[in-house]
Amino acid sequence: MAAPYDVSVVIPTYNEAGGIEQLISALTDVFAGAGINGEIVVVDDNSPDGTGALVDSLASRYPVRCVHRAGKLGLASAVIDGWATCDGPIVGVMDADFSHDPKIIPAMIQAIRGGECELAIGSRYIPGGGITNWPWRRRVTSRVAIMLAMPLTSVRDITSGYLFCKRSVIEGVTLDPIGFKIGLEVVMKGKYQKAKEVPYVFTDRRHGSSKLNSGEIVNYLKQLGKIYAGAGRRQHASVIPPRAAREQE
Ligand SMILES: Nc1nc2c(ncn2[C@@H]2O[C@H](COP(=O)(O)OP(=O)(O)OP(=O)(O)O)[C@@H](O)[C@H]2O)c(=O)[nH]1
Ligand SMILES: [Mg+2]
Repeated sequence: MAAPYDVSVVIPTYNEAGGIEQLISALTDVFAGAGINGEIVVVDDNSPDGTGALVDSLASRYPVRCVHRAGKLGLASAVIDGWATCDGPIVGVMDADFSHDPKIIPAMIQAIRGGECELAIGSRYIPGGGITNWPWRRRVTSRVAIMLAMPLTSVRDITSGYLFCKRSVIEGVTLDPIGFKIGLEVVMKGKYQKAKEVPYVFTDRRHGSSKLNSGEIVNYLKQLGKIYAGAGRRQHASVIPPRAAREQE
């Protein structure tokens, strides 16, 4: 049986061998520094570059385990499959490529543990957050994606793939395994009263290559279409403004 962890962070991987050990090491340090009894769950889709085997070999040194899937089945479904293997009270997700700064994890966990929210979202689009090293095309695409979802929720970084939540937020909820935007699914369908955005600066990937392609943009539009057709369930969700925004009020 898996050790009882308080926090499980799922990392979907496809060809991330170049940087995954560095990230696992950094996460282990962040957990230890904040007194978090955390585990790292890598969900690998039989990466040709051997990411899965590499992660297996790290399990004796770090609190990490690898869920192996037969082939490339998609980011969101990897996260959902990973969460299904987690028993602890708090679960999360982040990318493998160091775009998501691990240093904000203690703030996200503290916001949940302290009762400020049940869902904490790493956010590029609130004061203190931002994006570095992105070509203008990525910036524009991201902005347009955010704008398309604006009527649905007051969460500003709705396409964030970086979040932690109480397991109860997603337990028993049917999350659509479509495409890349697992955060949109959780924000729109999760069982929570309060969400909080925690700012961070997104940096472009350090190793390997992007898996985002035009097919994922189509998937996002399909996902949004389904959510709009489902009548915008989160219209009245109570969302705590981020601390920086509250202080400006
Ligand atoms: N298991 C699994 N992981 C995936 C799949 N597609 C992407 N990922 C992982 O999901 C995370 C996000 O993918 P990225 O390629 O970084 O996508 P992105 O951040 O939108 O694109 P870049 O900014 O160019 O890196 C990474 O950890 C990928 O390895 C997939 O089909 N299966
Ligand atoms: Mg990335």
